[in-house]
Amino acid sequence: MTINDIQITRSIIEEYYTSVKQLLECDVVIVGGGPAGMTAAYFAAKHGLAVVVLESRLAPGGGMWGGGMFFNQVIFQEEARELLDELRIEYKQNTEGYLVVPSYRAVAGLILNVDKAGARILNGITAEDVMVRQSKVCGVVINWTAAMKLGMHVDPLCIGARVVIDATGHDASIVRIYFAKSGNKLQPDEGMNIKTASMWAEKGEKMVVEHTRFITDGLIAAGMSVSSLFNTPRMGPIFGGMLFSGHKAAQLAVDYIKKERK
Ligand code: 48H
Repeated sequence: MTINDIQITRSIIEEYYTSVKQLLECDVVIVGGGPAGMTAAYFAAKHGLAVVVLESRLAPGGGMWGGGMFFNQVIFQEEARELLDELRIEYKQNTEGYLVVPSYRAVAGLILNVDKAGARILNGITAEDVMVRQSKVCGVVINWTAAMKLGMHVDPLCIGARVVIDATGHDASIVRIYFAKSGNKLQPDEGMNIKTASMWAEKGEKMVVEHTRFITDGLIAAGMSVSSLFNTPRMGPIFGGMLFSGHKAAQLAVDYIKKERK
């Protein structure tokens, strides 16, 4: 068989646009392909929802690649064992209650599972704004990360969704932009400094899951963005809380969409 360069180009363009076109009005858009966003994508897609993950970098994985201070191992607490088993991510028990996984294996496992569950990952794309109709967040405004980094004047496009999940990590950039443009605020006693409290893994891991919730109609915060929004303690390189937060976000989205469809 001869290889035709134009056919390679045609195949790539056809496949990309066919799959993206189907997802322009999807169920869940997840902004950020870190551990929280990828876990949310896996569970939402497993429930049969049409899911898109937008990742501004080339590779999903977020802060998990770096392990702890570049020592590329990550820790999961005992409670995450079942979840790791479901994702078929192999771990070692280092000390009782501390499961250790090479960071690249944890990232690879998440990517593989998200793909198999049927979610679509769009990399190199940054969500720079939200769409709001009748006070409900109903999609995101997107552009190529490269175009944004180069400061090129290129107008963005949109993806509509029933639910948007902000899994952008420490920046909480989607919730931040929603609040900046809507003038709405979290409850005054809930803080809004977009800053985590000092490191305390035991507390931080629990609180990040407890505070994972709808921020406004159509918009959920998951993962480290929750810690920043609610000023809960950071937890360093233990990742069970990110996975549990992503799982809870997916469940909230599934329930919300079920109710909406009734
Ligand atoms: C598209 C975007 C955009 C955007 C950002 O930082 P992450 O790994 O986030 P989480 O919440 O899944 O996990 C947090 C964890 O990695 C961490 O930092 C921990 C546990 N820290 C503890 C501590 O003590 O500091 O991933 C977020 C992802 C990244 O890949 C970004 O590139 C991406 O989101 N992203 N993608 N559009 N606007 N903003």
